[in-house]
Amino acid sequence: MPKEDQVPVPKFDMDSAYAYVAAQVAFGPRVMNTPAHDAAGEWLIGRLEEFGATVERQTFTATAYDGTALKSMNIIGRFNPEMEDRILLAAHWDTRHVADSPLETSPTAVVNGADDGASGVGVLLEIARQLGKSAPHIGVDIVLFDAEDYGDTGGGNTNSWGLGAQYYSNNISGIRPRYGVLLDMVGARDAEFAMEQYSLRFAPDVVRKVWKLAADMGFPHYFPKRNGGGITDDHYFVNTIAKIPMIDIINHRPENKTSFVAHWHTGEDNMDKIDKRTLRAVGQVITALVYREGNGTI
Ligand code: AHN
Ligand code: ZN
Repeated sequence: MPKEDQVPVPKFDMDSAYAYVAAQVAFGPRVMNTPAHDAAGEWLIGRLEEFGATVERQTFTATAYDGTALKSMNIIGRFNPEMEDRILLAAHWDTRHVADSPLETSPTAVVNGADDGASGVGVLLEIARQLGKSAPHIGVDIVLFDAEDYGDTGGGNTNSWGLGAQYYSNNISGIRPRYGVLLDMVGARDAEFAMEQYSLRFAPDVVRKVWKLAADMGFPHYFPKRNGGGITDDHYFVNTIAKIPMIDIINHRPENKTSFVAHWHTGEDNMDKIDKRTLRAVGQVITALVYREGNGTI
């Protein structure tokens, strides 16, 4: 494409992203089957509509590992909805129902999900705001998955996680995105996004592209080029069920016994764990990815 037709990569505003994280946390824990969850969902739909997305509510009832019926809604915001060439950007908007980390000592702790959930969604809302101001030459599906975090920690039962992603993957509506990027726990200070195993197995070219872009943009310490563990996250189901190559950008900490950050699934997952610079690193890299795919310069 001639240079003058290319759309410049907009500046990702970390203060705006941070405010979108805080706004979600202010609803209280977004636990399945609670009023706070449903109110947050309506707020998210309102933001995507405000930014010009065509929004689909994908509602369904999922059955949890313990038999609970979970009233669920994936929120799909489409930009350039008619374009055939599309990229999927996703995060989960529900929060965990129980603070069952082995590191949590308080029996009354609740998970506020500032990092685990809201950070990825906050980054995507800021990207959505930019998409609304300046349309890239590519379609973008922003998918906010529900019912990710009601899984069974008791080992083995991996299909109990990512129920929203499983539903989405079994019910792809409209044009299939070319590839996907999942953001999970992208808000903590000094986060490290090692190259996650399922991402490398199912979407190696996307991993290479994103990690190179991050290094070129000056964020090599957030995106170290080393292999991380395999994590049963939403992207696993998009890869295996929908067969859409999808990577997971996730703050995996193999040195910790939970294999995640210390505040994971504890009462400490609050706004004070969120560092705007981490949101900016992830947000600016993914914004560049989208606009440069559209311009054909990556
Ligand atoms: C497992 O622990 C099997 N999956 C973690 C996925 C997750 C939970 N991401 C955020 N919260
Ligand atoms: Zn979680």
